[in-house]
Amino acid sequence: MMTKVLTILRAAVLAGAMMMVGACGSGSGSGENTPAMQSTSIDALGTLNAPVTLSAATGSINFTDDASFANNVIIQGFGADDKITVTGANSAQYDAAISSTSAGDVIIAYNSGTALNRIVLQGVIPAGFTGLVFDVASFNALAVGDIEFK
Ligand SMILES: [Ca+2]
Repeated sequence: MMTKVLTILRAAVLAGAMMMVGACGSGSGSGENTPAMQSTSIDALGTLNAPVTLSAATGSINFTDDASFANNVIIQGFGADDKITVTGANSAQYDAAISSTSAGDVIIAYNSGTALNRIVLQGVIPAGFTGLVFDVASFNALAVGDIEFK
Protein backbone atom coordinates (compact mmCIF):
# COMPACT_ATOMS: atom_id res chain seq x y z
CA MET A 1 0.00 0.00 0.00
CA MET A 2 2.73 2.46 1.01
CA THR A 3 4.76 1.47 -2.04
CA LYS A 4 1.83 2.19 -4.29
CA VAL A 5 1.35 5.67 -2.79
CA LEU A 6 5.04 6.43 -3.24
CA THR A 7 4.93 5.27 -6.84
CA ILE A 8 1.99 7.55 -7.57
CA LEU A 9 3.73 10.46 -5.83
CA ARG A 10 6.90 9.87 -7.82
CA ALA A 11 4.93 9.82 -11.06
CA ALA A 12 3.25 13.09 -10.12
CA VAL A 13 6.59 14.75 -9.36
CA LEU A 14 8.04 13.54 -12.65
CA ALA A 15 5.03 14.82 -14.58
CA GLY A 16 5.38 18.19 -12.86
CA ALA A 17 9.05 18.43 -13.76
CA MET A 18 8.34 17.55 -17.38
CA MET A 19 5.63 20.21 -17.58
CA MET A 20 8.06 22.80 -16.25
CA VAL A 21 10.64 21.88 -18.88
CA GLY A 22 7.98 21.97 -21.57
CA ALA A 23 6.88 25.44 -20.52
CA CYS A 24 10.28 26.96 -21.20
CA GLY A 25 10.82 28.82 -24.47
CA SER A 26 8.38 26.88 -26.57
CA GLY A 27 7.84 27.85 -30.18
CA SER A 28 4.26 28.66 -29.40
CA GLY A 29 5.21 31.78 -27.53
CA SER A 30 4.06 30.85 -24.05
CA GLY A 31 7.55 30.39 -22.61
CA GLU A 32 8.15 31.55 -19.07
CA ASN A 33 11.35 31.42 -17.13
CA THR A 34 11.40 28.31 -14.94
CA PRO A 35 14.01 26.88 -12.58
CA ALA A 36 14.96 24.42 -15.34
CA MET A 37 16.02 27.29 -17.61
CA GLN A 38 19.36 29.04 -17.13
CA SER A 39 19.73 32.72 -17.97
CA THR A 40 22.86 34.11 -19.56
CA SER A 41 23.47 37.71 -20.59
CA ILE A 42 24.92 38.35 -24.04
CA ASP A 43 25.57 42.04 -23.34
CA ALA A 44 29.14 43.26 -23.91
CA LEU A 45 30.05 39.98 -25.63
CA GLY A 46 31.95 40.38 -28.89
CA THR A 47 33.16 43.47 -30.72
CA LEU A 48 31.96 44.98 -34.01
CA ASN A 49 34.46 42.95 -36.03
CA ALA A 50 34.79 39.87 -33.85
CA PRO A 51 31.66 38.04 -32.73
CA VAL A 52 31.71 35.64 -29.79
CA THR A 53 30.28 32.18 -30.50
CA LEU A 54 27.96 30.66 -27.89
CA SER A 55 26.26 27.29 -27.79
CA ALA A 56 22.70 26.56 -26.75
CA ALA A 57 23.03 22.91 -27.66
CA THR A 58 23.12 21.76 -24.04
CA GLY A 59 20.38 22.73 -21.61
CA SER A 60 17.59 25.23 -21.84
CA ILE A 61 18.94 28.76 -22.09
CA ASN A 62 17.37 32.21 -21.83
CA PHE A 63 19.73 34.64 -23.59
CA THR A 64 19.10 38.08 -22.11
CA ASP A 65 19.84 41.15 -24.22
CA ASP A 66 19.64 44.71 -22.96
CA ALA A 67 19.34 46.85 -26.10
CA SER A 68 21.35 49.67 -24.53
CA PHE A 69 24.49 47.49 -24.25
CA ALA A 70 26.23 46.40 -27.45
CA ASN A 71 26.79 42.76 -28.30
CA ASN A 72 27.88 40.71 -31.31
CA VAL A 73 27.28 37.00 -30.84
CA ILE A 74 26.74 33.86 -32.88
CA ILE A 75 24.50 31.31 -31.18
CA GLN A 76 24.72 27.69 -32.32
CA GLY A 77 22.25 24.98 -31.38
CA PHE A 78 19.39 27.39 -30.58
CA GLY A 79 16.39 25.09 -30.14
CA ALA A 80 12.79 24.91 -28.99
CA ASP A 81 13.83 24.97 -25.31
CA ASP A 82 15.82 28.20 -25.63
CA LYS A 83 14.71 31.82 -25.92
CA ILE A 84 15.91 35.42 -26.16
CA THR A 85 14.60 38.05 -23.76
CA VAL A 86 15.11 41.66 -24.85
CA THR A 87 14.86 44.63 -22.53
CA GLY A 88 15.17 48.31 -23.48
CA ALA A 89 13.42 47.94 -26.84
CA ASN A 90 10.04 46.76 -28.03
CA SER A 91 8.83 44.25 -30.54
CA ALA A 92 8.01 46.90 -33.16
CA GLN A 93 11.56 48.24 -32.98
CA TYR A 94 12.97 44.76 -33.58
CA ASP A 95 10.65 44.06 -36.54
CA ALA A 96 12.97 45.92 -38.90
CA ALA A 97 16.06 44.36 -37.29
CA ILE A 98 15.42 40.73 -38.29
CA SER A 99 16.48 39.04 -41.51
CA SER A 100 17.41 35.59 -42.71
CA THR A 101 20.03 34.04 -44.98
CA SER A 102 19.86 31.28 -47.57
CA ALA A 103 22.12 29.27 -45.25
CA GLY A 104 19.27 28.99 -42.75
CA ASP A 105 20.53 31.57 -40.29
CA VAL A 106 18.52 34.37 -38.73
CA ILE A 107 20.29 37.68 -38.14
CA ILE A 108 19.04 40.13 -35.56
CA ALA A 109 20.81 43.48 -35.76
CA TYR A 110 19.22 46.24 -33.72
CA ASN A 111 20.88 49.63 -33.48
CA SER A 112 19.66 51.51 -30.39
CA GLY A 113 21.43 54.66 -31.55
CA THR A 114 24.35 54.07 -29.21
CA ALA A 115 24.66 50.29 -29.24
CA LEU A 116 24.54 47.67 -31.99
CA ASN A 117 22.87 44.51 -30.74
CA ARG A 118 23.77 41.75 -33.18
CA ILE A 119 22.81 38.09 -32.83
CA VAL A 120 23.26 35.42 -35.49
CA LEU A 121 21.19 32.31 -34.82
CA GLN A 122 22.82 29.62 -36.90
CA GLY A 123 20.71 27.02 -38.67
CA VAL A 124 17.36 27.83 -37.05
CA ILE A 125 15.50 27.77 -40.36
CA PRO A 126 14.72 24.18 -41.36
CA ALA A 127 15.74 22.82 -44.77
CA GLY A 128 12.94 23.21 -47.29
CA PHE A 129 11.39 26.19 -45.45
CA THR A 130 9.61 28.29 -48.07
CA GLY A 131 8.52 31.30 -46.01
CA LEU A 132 10.41 34.41 -45.05
CA VAL A 133 11.74 35.34 -41.64
CA PHE A 134 11.66 39.14 -41.61
CA ASP A 135 10.13 40.28 -38.31
CA VAL A 136 9.43 39.17 -34.75
CA ALA A 137 6.20 37.33 -35.60
CA SER A 138 7.71 35.32 -38.46
CA PHE A 139 10.71 34.44 -36.29
CA ASN A 140 8.49 33.36 -33.39
CA ALA A 141 6.51 31.18 -35.80
CA LEU A 142 9.60 29.01 -36.31
CA ALA A 143 9.86 25.79 -34.30
CA VAL A 144 12.69 27.20 -32.17
CA GLY A 145 12.26 29.35 -29.05
CA ASP A 146 10.91 32.88 -29.21
CA ILE A 147 12.17 36.42 -28.86
CA GLU A 148 10.34 38.01 -25.98
CA PHE A 149 10.26 41.63 -24.81
CA LYS A 150 10.15 42.61 -21.16
CA1 LIG B 1 22.55 44.02 -25.94
